Amino acid sequence: MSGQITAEEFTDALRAHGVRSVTGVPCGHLAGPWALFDGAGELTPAASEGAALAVAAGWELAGRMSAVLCQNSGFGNLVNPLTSLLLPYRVPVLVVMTMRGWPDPAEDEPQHAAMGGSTVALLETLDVPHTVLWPGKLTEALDRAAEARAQGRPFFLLVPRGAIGKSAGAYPAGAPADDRLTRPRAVSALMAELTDELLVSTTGYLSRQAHHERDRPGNFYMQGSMGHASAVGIGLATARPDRRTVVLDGDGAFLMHLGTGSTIGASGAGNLTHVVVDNGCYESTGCQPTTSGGLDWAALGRGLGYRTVLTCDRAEDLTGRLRTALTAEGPVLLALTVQPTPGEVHPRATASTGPVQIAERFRTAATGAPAAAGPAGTDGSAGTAGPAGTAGPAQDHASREAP
Ligand SMILES: Cc1ncc(C[n+]2csc(CCOP(=O)(O)OP(=O)(O)O)c2C)c(N)n1
Repeated sequence: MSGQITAEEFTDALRAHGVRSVTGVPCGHLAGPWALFDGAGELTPAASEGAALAVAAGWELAGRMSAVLCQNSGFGNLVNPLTSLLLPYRVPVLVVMTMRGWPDPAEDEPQHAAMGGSTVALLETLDVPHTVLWPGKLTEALDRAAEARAQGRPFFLLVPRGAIGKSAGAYPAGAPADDRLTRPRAVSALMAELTDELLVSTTGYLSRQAHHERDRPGNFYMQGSMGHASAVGIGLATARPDRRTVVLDGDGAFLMHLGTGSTIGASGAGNLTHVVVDNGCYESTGCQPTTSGGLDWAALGRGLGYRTVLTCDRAEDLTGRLRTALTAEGPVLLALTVQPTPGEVHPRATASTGPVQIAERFRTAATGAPAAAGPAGTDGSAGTAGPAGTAGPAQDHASREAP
């Protein structure tokens, strides 16, 4: 994008504006400023965009000027604290929000279309001041943010794709060691073990990996709805108690809606297996650290009420743990500690199969009698597509772009 601001210019401008602390949930398009604020010790990662807005409100209430970094897919998560905390209590947080699915939804992935087309209108409906970060207009935009602040109002700075530069090598990942688990190793082993289980996979690289390893009608790839794969899993597992449901989750997604873990524990769903691939970061948006570093998965799983709790961090133990996880009495939590491998990125499922088609063929798989399918490669499912014309696949113009 011409007129791009460097990540350094942007972070310095926010500091000059008075911002002292930053929180949020990462977006690949804000990877540069995120890394710079993080490196300077000014950033607190939040579990969700709503929590980020509330953290920032706390800072503001304690006299510290703050900003939230996020993408507009998280707008839905922050509307509640925006309308019931920031607006009525007049807490003037600055929100820097990237605009996915905008200005042309067809230029982005399908899960961004509805929000991309309505973000500006929603802000207008809520009477929340905002402006787009047009090239060369940062100073003007921050002046408008200052005006809103003087009135005790929050302000949204809307960032188009490519408006802010990246920061080179922000979170470097070392080469994967032979004995360590990685996302590709973990997902490939899981997919090889599946027979007639229903699988729901989380947004980002994990769904891409599952699709790459073994596409099958019984896979429901979620793009977007971050953190809700496990809730979909409860619905599936309780509606089809005769089938095993497997949820493939990331640590960032799991933590975003951690409360669902308690719902799973309370559900007692004996046929639910929840596999969390913990790489310690939001790998899909640039490997920004999550807060899973100090997490005790075994204690967490037991505390939430999962009946069987398993962990694994060594490649040699993987197949055994997966087999136990797929057959043990549920709810089962299997936490896999893996090394990030951001260099291995595959196309999104919707590059070849549209979302309606993914849902239709999954519904057929989920509502039919359990298929007497064999393990990987014997069910003829690779590359399966629904009936021609039911839903066109999205273009893969952004297949390597971070979510
Ligand atoms: C509500 C929401 N916020 C932010 C994003 C952007 N986003 C897409 S994937 C992703 C990272 C997911 O992290 P994790 O679950 O740990 O999986 P990993 O990428 O590490 O495989 C983020 C932040 C999103 N899609 N939705």
